[in-house]
Amino acid sequence: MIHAKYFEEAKKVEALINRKNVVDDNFYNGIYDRYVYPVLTREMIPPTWKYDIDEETNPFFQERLGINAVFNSGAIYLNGKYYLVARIEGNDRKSFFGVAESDNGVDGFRFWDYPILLPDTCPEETNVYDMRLTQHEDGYIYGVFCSESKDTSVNDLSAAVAAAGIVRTKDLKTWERLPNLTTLRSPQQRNVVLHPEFVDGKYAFYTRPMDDFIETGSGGGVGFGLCEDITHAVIDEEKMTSLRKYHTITESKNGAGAVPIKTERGWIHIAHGVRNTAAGLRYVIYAFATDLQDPSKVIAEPSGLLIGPRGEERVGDVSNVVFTNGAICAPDGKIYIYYASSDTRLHVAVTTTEKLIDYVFNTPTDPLRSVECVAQRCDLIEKNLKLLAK
Ligand code: M1P
Repeated sequence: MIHAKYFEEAKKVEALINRKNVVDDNFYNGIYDRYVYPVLTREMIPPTWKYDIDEETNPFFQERLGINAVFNSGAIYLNGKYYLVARIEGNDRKSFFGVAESDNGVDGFRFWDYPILLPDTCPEETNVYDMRLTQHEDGYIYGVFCSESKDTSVNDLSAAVAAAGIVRTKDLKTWERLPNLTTLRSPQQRNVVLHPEFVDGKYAFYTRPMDDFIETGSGGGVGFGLCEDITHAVIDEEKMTSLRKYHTITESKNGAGAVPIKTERGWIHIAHGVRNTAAGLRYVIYAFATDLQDPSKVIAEPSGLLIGPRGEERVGDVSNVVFTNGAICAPDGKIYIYYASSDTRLHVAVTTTEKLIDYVFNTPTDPLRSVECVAQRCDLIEKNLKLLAK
């Protein structure tokens, strides 16, 4: 017999899924709208994923397999629907992926009946997370994610190795696992994104060369590399695109985020930058553009952050973090940037292609020194005061 509590819990989930999301009127920057409610949280996971709902075998209706967090999500628009492939973290600290579907991109996200069970082709793999979904011109949808394994080469229980796992699908239901990406010059990789078009007839990846699991070490920023065969993806040379810079939001590290958005002015990238503080690492989201013909060449770099953690977004399992690995450019020109806060929940910020182009190409670049930043601001004030005085 189904436990009575199941119906109560299922009702709560339904209420959250059916809650209408609204633009947050307390926030304005002219670049994007924030929304009041997160689009996905752990409370929106179907109860059937957590409870044995049989009263006989679970008389106290206890969670048997709890969920800790729902956050960093790949995103794609298919056949008129908005899909997220969310990172779901169990109480056991293992992450996995689940597809959630919505009609409008800002609310109503409902998980499919089952999470994604990836083909188990990588026996050493312990954890998987942060899938980027690329609708590639070869006809497949690729999912590139972090595949994490224990580092057995050192005598350290916590040591881990990060690599880029690759899967592909046509319908988000059947997934084919391909061998992990090999980057000959970089021992570790995380935040790898597949470019949606061939470049010089090859598959193109944005990479993040790292010497270590957490520290990027000598890795100078977001890398870019080409490979001939995605079914055995090997990148020899990685050149640099968006660089880490001293005393900026990317000083400690940065990484590609959403799949780049093609616009008439260039590819727009929405990435993350990390700096260190006395309270630990602070992750923010920033944007830049690369050349349409050479997507590794940065052509616009607006100064500073695009999205920073605000209000309750600042607190969670890993506080002071906003992170994106998915955005949707819908046919109506609206852009939905899905960003997680503090490794705990997922939000949406909505803008348009026109606004994003304006932001990326007309926001001044960072002059990198306080005195020049003040001069830059004084120019703006002077222009405004003249206009006000007219
Ligand atoms: O905890 C913050 C983020 O840390 C990692 O990002 P990076 O590789 O740039 O340090 C990722 O593991 C990400 O999942 C996480 O949100």
